[in-house]
Amino acid sequence: MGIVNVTPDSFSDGGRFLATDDAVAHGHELLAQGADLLDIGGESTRPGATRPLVADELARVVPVISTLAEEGATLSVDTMRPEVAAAAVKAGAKIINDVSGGLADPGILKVAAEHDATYVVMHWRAHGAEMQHEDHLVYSDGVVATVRAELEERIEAARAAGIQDDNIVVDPGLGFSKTADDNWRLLAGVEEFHKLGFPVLIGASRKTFLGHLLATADGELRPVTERESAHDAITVFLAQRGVWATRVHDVRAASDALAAASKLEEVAERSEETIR
Ligand code: PMM
Repeated sequence: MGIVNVTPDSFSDGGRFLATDDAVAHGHELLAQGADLLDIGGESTRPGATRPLVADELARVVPVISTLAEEGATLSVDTMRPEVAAAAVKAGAKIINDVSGGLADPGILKVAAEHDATYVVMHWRAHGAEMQHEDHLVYSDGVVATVRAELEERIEAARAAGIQDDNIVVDPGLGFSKTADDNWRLLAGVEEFHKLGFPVLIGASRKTFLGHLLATADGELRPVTERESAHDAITVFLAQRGVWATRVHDVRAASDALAAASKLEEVAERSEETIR
């Protein structure tokens, strides 16, 4: 899943694709690099972000979605707002990627149900301004079990609103009310999310925990655009564990890593046959 952030303030690419033409061109580039689908977002969810007006969010995403959908691209809309989700689906988006899992505004669940859209239920506790507050970082049963249990509650809410099981995708929400250590545990525990019985989506691309992993000896974080190789190792790890999608900024790097990993698997399988 290639990321097209049509925002002035996203942490790794804010302002680069704010004009419709630039966002569409970026979408074309990601598709050419091997993205199977594109996630179009008009609100930055980074820690500390302030929310845009609904009208601004609509004006950012709808023209980009209608242009790319007309060309045949598979699209998701990254929004927490029912109004934006409804307009995006009408413009041709097939997936509603709600980072709040229906907690920011439960009305979005009805929109997904009414339009028979795929609905991504992400684990979330609070908006950007408060999400890293210490109260939101408590996971009393351990982060993997607690996130899984809280996702189960949101899946029930989605079902209650009329969303069909085969339209649900789950995401543990790396970086959303999580410490760096929490993110690593969630990745290592991805099997637990598969046990929920739905396709799993993971977004690790360029996130701060990678900046910490690759920090200099005196603690200076690795810049956002130089975290890609570490992320590609995660992409391969997740692909080998059967995730449905990873949400990535640098599609070419991720596709290359996956091409090498699957070539190796293919050759290893063939040589096993030859040996036998
Ligand atoms: N992360 C961001 C935005 N949307 N959606 C899903 N489903 N999962 C994520 O992890 C996720 C998301 C924030 O990252 P960005 O600023 O790099 O887009």
